[in-house]
Amino acid sequence: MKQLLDTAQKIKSMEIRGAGKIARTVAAQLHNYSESLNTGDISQFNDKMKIAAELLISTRPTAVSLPNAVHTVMRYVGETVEEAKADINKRANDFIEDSENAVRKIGEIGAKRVRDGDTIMTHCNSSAAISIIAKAHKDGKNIKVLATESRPRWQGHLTIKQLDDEGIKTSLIVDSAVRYFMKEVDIVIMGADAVTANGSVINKIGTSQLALCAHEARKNVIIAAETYKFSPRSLLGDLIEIEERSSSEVISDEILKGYGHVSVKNPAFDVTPREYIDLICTEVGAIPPEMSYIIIKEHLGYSLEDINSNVKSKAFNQKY
Ligand code: RUB
Repeated sequence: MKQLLDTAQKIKSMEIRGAGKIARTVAAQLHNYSESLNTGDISQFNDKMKIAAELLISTRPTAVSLPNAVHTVMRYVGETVEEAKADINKRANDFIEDSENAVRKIGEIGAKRVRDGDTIMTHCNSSAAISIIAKAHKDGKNIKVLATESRPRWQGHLTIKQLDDEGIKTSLIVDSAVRYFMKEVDIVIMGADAVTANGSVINKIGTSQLALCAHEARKNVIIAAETYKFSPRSLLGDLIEIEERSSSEVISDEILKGYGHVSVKNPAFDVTPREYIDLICTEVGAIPPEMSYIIIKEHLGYSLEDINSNVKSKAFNQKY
């Protein structure tokens, strides 16, 4: 239980962050937790697993990869605790392996859209977006990257470190310089925390501003997103909750206390409408955002009935 609580806390505090990494972490954690349960009583085991699943899902509300990963593992079957543990082990490992392969495949597919000599702009820190950039570089393309700082949590610093390790020429820019630099940009590549049925993309705050600037300047925007970031519940009309984080990420509590009329708003994500997105690069292909519905229905295999009948308790009975 301690390890489970630690992991939940690390996701909340963003020590573990990024939609893909969060998904892989919760899958591994559910497996570890199941192994730590001593009971031989299957219904007691199931109850404990459900509590663990709910705890992990409650850590951050926006990344759809998190509930999708939890539901994948929680579809385990088993008449006995041993059978259930074995199935959880398999599901968690398969999910992690699929996820890592998906990020690699996205790199291979997306890199074909990057041309020799391109300047790429990216935002925040997305392993899927970096997979594309790194593959284009490995393929011998002479590319440059403009990476935003991504305040208030500075994920851009992680990005420049990763790109530097790959030997990619990178400039760090402040978030407000996005439009200033857009004329130098050939292509924008960013990640996603969620993709809805209508092709909207939810990603780090500032993504929609950047996409709008790119649209104005007629520059292509590619979103790198594994299919487990697509939201089945958006088919029901559910909106993705935008996480609002603490004011202390933006200004110290002490300074804020000194003001009588000031509050801080700190949404962690925003929504980019599909009109500003040229392509969503998934592991099953590069698709126009309008095809998101098909990914949810045909690739992930959801019907409205499945989603309706699985609102909370029972895990989704399809792929994710
Ligand atoms: C991270 C973020 C990333 C997506 C995709 O936000 O917005 O762009 O999660 O990342 P936070 P990846 O830092 O708040 O978690 O491609 O690695 O899944």
